[in-house]
Amino acid sequence: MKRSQLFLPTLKENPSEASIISHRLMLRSGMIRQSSSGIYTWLPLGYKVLKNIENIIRSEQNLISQELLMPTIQDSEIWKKSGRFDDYGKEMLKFKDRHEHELLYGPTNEELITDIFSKNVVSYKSLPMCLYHIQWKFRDEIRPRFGVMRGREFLMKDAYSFDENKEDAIKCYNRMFLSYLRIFKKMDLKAIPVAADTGPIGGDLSHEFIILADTGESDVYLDKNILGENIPNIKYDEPLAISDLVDKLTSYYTAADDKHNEDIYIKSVKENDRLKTRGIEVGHLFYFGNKYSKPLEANITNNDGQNIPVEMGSYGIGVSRLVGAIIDAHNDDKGIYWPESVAPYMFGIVNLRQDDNACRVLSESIYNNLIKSNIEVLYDDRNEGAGIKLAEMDLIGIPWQIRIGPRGLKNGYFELMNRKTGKTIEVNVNEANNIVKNKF
Ligand code: P5A
Repeated sequence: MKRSQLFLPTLKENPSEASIISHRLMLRSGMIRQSSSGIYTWLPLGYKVLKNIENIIRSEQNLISQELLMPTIQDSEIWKKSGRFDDYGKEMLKFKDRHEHELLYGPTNEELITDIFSKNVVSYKSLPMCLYHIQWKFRDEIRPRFGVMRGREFLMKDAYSFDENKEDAIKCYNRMFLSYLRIFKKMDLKAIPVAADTGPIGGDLSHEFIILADTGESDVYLDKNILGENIPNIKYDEPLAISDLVDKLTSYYTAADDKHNEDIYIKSVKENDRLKTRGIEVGHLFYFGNKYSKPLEANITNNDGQNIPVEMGSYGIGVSRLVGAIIDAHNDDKGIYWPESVAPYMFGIVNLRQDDNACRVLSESIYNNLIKSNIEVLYDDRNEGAGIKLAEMDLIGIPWQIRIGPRGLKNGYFELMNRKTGKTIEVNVNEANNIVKNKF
């Protein structure tokens, strides 16, 4: 993409409505614009990042689950059956169609997926089954804030599992646990599993995945040693190895404020190992057995020929919230530095002198070559000063900057800079068409 053609309305000044760094940077780098309280338009740059995050999630979830797509609008009937139509409270947006039929904008999908399952699956032979989708949700949050971190409309990945018995359901829960560790790692995030309350979703087993950040909304209390744990190379069809990993990680003391017990914390964690900080919840696992399958009559015939309600769990990731969380963990005084896995473009070409013929020829040649190799590249081809172009490239956080100026070219080189470290190397112009090899 050429910068001259990209719709990228960046801002020089810090917008006054944004109190945290990720919100400020998303507005300044032209990723989002608010359309109403807690509701945002995703501009091209932000939308690319959102899509990249979705695709990382897909690449891992497809190994243990199948993607489908449920609608945003749901019928109130199924929510009346589960009892949540009234219980969910003011966070749920309800409305009527022209026939006075009650509908709602889905805040989550337990009821709908259970209804689909009940009408299409009858036997344990179809199990285990796990289904997910990536779809917009609406929760009329009392205090939407921090941009996409706590929106009213937000994008969620939500998966739902169906099993014959509790033992299998816990195996699925554990597979999700491992999948979540891998998903967040691919985004260069350290996500800590934390014992959690179940709130309006329900059930008796639940973990949140929390990114440590000063701007986080919840207090977290940890045994620091969990930060040093690595994710072993286990396959999804090794339930015992996965269970060992989950048992090991959940044996560390970790708790958000609602589950925290100071006495147990002090007794079980040495003073030097205690870390009290703040965090952003990016994912949440729930096991709730037959809480929805019973009222919605999602029964299966089990191996013994009995008709029983299916065992279920649900597993969420805050996809749009992750954009903010990643920025929170990857920024400096110049702006964002994207992890390569989610970056909107891998390379940014800064032509420092657009009116210089040699600079233009080399810039275009590198640009065309990267496009031919299917590598995402943004070429700043505008007639702007070098300072403006460099500052913007720093702000929007493209991982690799190619800087082409007349002085270097005279000596036969241009520069390649790593945005995160600032480290810069000189690349011989003869290697211009092989730039990827020069990433260091
Ligand atoms: C799990 C999947 C659920 O809704 N039902 C389906 C279960 N869980 S949850 O914890 O309530 O939400 C899952 C994740 O969604 C993100 N999230 C939000 N992101 C932005 N703005 C919001 N207002 C918001 N509310 C929830 C969180 O990342 C959460 O972990």
